[in-house]
Amino acid sequence: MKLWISKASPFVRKVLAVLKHQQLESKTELQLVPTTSFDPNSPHNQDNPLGRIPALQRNCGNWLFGSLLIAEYLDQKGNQPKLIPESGKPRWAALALHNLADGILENTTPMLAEKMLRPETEWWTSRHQQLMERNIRSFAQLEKAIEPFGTELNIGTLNAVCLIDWWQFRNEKLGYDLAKHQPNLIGWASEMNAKYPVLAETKPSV
Ligand SMILES: N[C@@H](CCC(=O)N[C@@H](CS)C(=O)NCC(=O)O)C(=O)O
Repeated sequence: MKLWISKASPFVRKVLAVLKHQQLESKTELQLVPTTSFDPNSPHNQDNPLGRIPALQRNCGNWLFGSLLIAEYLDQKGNQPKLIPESGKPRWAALALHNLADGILENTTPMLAEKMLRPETEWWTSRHQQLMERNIRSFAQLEKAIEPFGTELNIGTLNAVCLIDWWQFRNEKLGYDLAKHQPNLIGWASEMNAKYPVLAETKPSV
């Protein structure tokens, strides 16, 4: 298998943590994007017409796009305990938490790109404010949503850790200090990182 990655992307981290959990690293060629995922000349665009990472090429040659789909593929391919429950209430609970965290990421990554790549005079600030208000409401819900899971590792809790750590990593640009406003989320994520090496080993970096 071949996987397009970057060190900073929370979507990539989700997939890398599943890859490690399922012990499939030795079967996967990791391709680091040479510049950034936003670069139209980056070679990952030749493999994924959507221009996004992560993107996974299966051994048959076919490509999978989208971090949740790739995570589920890897989770089914490995022999370790499943991170995505196959059916019933545990599946919907884990996926519901996953999607809440993903929604905050989807709200925020284009906004961050704008802040990093465009001059401030070109920022769509009223839209940013709307998205941040949605994010703040969603963080309050996230805190309640993780409670029933404790420190269990599944696709939902794993993605919540990806979100929280990424938010702290990009804190300066995002301008909403999670440590100040949601200290419980920060405390929970650090417990999760201490408990699970697949999380600690995949923390975002430049
Ligand atoms: N829904 C996608 C989102 C992936 C995504 O947006 N990745 C970012 C990196 S964090 C990206 O490749 N952005 C490139 C761009 O928007 O041009 C997933 O779950 O994989």
